[in-house]
Amino acid sequence: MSNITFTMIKPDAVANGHTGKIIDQIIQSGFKIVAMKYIHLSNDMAGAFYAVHKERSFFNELVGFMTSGPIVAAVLEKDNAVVDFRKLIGATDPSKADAGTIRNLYAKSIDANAIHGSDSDENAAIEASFFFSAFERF
Ligand code: FUP
Repeated sequence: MSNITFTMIKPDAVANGHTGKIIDQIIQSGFKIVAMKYIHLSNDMAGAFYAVHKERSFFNELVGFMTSGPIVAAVLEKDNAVVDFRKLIGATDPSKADAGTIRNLYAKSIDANAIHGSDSDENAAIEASFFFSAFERF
């Protein structure tokens, strides 16, 4: 599965009208969209997706933010997808994200940081199958 990653364009970026520009940047950077869904997450879905963070101090705020408006979830294909996509989105804290990265361009804060990218091949498979049944067999 090292050639796929999972992403979400988060509620801040969707609400601010950045969806199209972000998708274009992803495609121009060599990623192929293999699945895509526009969805407003429920509390239960967001809590389940971020279950690994449930003991963290920011968990409730994270779930509140991720349910504050619609998101765009997608599975992306490219050689070395996980690592290359993390480079494209930049650091979790946008003030530390390199110039030209998606978070540098579109994110305002560490909690409203515009976009998600899987941090490992294992999590890419888990996250893709959370949103897309076509990936459940992988
Ligand atoms: P990332 O893998 O870059 O998305 O970052 P993490 O897995 O560390 O964090 C997951 C999400 O939790 C981030 F996208 C935003 C949120 N978060 C906060 O709200 N506050 C923090 O201090 C750290 C992360």
